Amino acid sequence: MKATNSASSDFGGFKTIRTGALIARSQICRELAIDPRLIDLAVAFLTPYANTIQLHVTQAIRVLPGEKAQMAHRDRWAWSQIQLPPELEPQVNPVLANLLSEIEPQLNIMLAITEFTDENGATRIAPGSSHYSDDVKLPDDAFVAAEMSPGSLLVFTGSVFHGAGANKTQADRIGLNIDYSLGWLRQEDNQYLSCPPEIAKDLDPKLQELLGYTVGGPSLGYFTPPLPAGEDLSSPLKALEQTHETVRLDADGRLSSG
Ligand SMILES: O=C(O)CCC(=O)C(=O)O
Repeated sequence: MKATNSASSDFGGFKTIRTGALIARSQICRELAIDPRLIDLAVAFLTPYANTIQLHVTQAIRVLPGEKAQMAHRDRWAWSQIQLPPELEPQVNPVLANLLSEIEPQLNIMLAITEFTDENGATRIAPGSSHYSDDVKLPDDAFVAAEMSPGSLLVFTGSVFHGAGANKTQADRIGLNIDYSLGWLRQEDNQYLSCPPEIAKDLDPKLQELLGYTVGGPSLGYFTPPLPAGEDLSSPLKALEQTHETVRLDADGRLSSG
């Protein structure tokens, strides 16, 4: 995390450090992301709406002293907000927003690495908010701080209004965020780029599947190697077999040769 720059946006914060690509970078995150207790929960919650689930994002979030509270939001907005230049207010595709209100596209895990307290920026959650309309303005007292000891987990859905709290202490608040989403949706962190075949080829098959290196249905997620001819409709696993170069990361998550 020390090697990561601070975020610099209203949403991401100006005193918040976000370190992603944790399947590529962190052995512990690899183990957690396929812990049967988390996977079983994600499968039970998400598979009414999809035949497969996937990793949506893995990110360590370090909220530094002096950071203000993050705007309240729903993570499912990732799929309905329209990408615009940062100086413009986000706009929403109403058809998508309505569609997303009918399903649950995402399940989030926040693991407390440090203590999570009201004072140091514990995630603020609005209980019962998953059925509110997208444009509701919630008062401060609709939120509770998810106070936790290190090692505890907060589980919440992509429909729940939430946000990181303000850090009024002198110490960092660190959480590890592992989110799963429906297999037919686009991932927040592009897992094929954040964990490319050179790294993914040595991972547990369950992780390869969650990253997206398997087909997700009879005609979902195959690939077509441009060369040689005749290998159309290949399983992504073939791309992992074809990768001969070994990539290793050192203890700080930096590329090391050999
Ligand atoms: O760090 C947290 O407590 C929540 C962060 C969050 O909700 C986000 O960045 O979308």
